[in-house]
Amino acid sequence: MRLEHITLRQIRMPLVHFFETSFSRTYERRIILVEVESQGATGWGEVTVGENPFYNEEWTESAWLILRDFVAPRVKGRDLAGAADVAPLTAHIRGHRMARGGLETAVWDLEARMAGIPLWRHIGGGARREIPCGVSIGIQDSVEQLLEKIEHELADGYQRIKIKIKPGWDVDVVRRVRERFPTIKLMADANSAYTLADAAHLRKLDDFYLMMIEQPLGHDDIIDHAELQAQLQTPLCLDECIRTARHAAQAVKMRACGIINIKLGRVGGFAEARRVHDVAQAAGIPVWCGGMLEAGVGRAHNIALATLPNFVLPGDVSASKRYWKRDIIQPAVETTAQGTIAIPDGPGFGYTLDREYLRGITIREETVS
Ligand code: OSB
Ligand code: MG
Repeated sequence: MRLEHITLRQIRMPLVHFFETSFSRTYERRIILVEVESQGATGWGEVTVGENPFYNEEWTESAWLILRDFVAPRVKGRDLAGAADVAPLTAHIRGHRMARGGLETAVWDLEARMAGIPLWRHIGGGARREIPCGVSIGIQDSVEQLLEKIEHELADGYQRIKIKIKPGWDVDVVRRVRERFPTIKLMADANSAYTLADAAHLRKLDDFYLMMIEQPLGHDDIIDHAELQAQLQTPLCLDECIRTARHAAQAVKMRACGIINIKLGRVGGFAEARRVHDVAQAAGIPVWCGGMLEAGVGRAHNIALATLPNFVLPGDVSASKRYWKRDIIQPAVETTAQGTIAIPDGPGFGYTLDREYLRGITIREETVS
């Protein structure tokens, strides 16, 4: 396989509702899509960076430059034995895994389409016909609003609720959610808003039988998480700090977590995501698929990923309509009344791009030749 063209497109999509984490509030996404072409077939990837370098070091602008100047030139026109060749070709780039993953995931999709098989099969998934879904609910202007949102998502069938926490919006908020919804599967994600000095405060969360607390400490830390985990009943789930299978192995060894959130972009694509999955599985650590407010392409890739066997917990992959008035794929991603997404059976990621809509929201386009 040889990539004849690699096209980068930046699109703008307003969110249906703002999304607030401990590090920022987002109203509108600025997303880069990667299209790769070989022998008349095309594959698509989505770069999952945020609009600011606050979740990790990447953002839309850095990803554009890394892709244009370092990733695409390295891969374009080369003879590839397969999609598995892509990640090693860009492994000399330090960090910038979301930018690298945007192209890597596109090539997996392309290869699956060329073979006429679904992406989930191509990556070795297919352990389930439907994936279990939860929702991630951002910080709201009031607890009443949060309770209302939770009520709405539960009525839609979602299997677990994740709320975002930060200092000043944590123990009291979780207490009120628990009082109102005593039996739901509930968890909290801090996006690195605390330090070990907050251990006593975080221990109060043990009262609310949360499924897990996600990434309370440093975005680049494993050691302090291990120390905190030893002081908590509630399992920790690591997100930001697991960028490679090696990190996963180190977290396991140090007992830094009981659960791992796998995000395709954060680890640089399908090849590394599978390795993280395998390390966790061998250690008896369940994983689930995280999200980065993806448009349809990234959402569809997440669905394929979540069919690997160890994705046994409900993830953050949910219906398109929670984010977008109109998604860039057809049909939009929908959930069943049981809070699951049925796995599509078409070739590649299994949805069709809405190219007309895409043209209208594209603000920048460049083909690497
Ligand atoms: O930490 O999981 C996170 C969104 C942006 C950045 C980081 C995170 C999130 C989410 C949203 O929690 C998940 C989603 O619904 O896509
Ligand atoms: Mg997280």
